Amino acid sequence: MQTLKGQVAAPNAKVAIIVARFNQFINDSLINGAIDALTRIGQVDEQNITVIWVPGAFEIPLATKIAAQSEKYDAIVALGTVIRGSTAHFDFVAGESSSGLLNSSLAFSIPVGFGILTTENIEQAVERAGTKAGNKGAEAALTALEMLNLVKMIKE
Ligand code: INI
Repeated sequence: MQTLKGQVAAPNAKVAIIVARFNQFINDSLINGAIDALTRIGQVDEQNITVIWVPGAFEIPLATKIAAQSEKYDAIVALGTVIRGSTAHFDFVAGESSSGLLNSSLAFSIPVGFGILTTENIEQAVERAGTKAGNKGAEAALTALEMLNLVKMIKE
């Protein structure tokens, strides 16, 4: 039997972080978590991290697609925060963002860490941005690196 498990360290990886300005006060914590995890745990050189800002979570998939298409990056980390309001807007923004990211990941065979919070309220978002429920930006970053290494192993 052969078992493949991806390591997290990826010292030579080039990583794009695509992040929304909407709800920026929460996204700033997600970015901090992602960069800390990439550099401290993943051993990624800070010079090899590119941060790309977009207006809102709805715009993350297009920037992700272009970044993937450019072949300049080995992995992408998508960060944003979608908080439910009183209309159906939440469902469209959250749903389209996640399916758009998956499409690019599959179309370009590139790991995309999904760090877009989809919460009922601001408190839940704060909890997931570096307080009592961890930091989803850091988790998404480490997942992208693990998948990057795993994909290489599967191909070898
Ligand atoms: N964008 C977000 O990133 N989070 C939200 O919670 C949000 N809400 O609630 O509206 C949001 N809307 C903006 C959207 O992502 C687009 O930028 C906008 O619709 C223009 O295309």
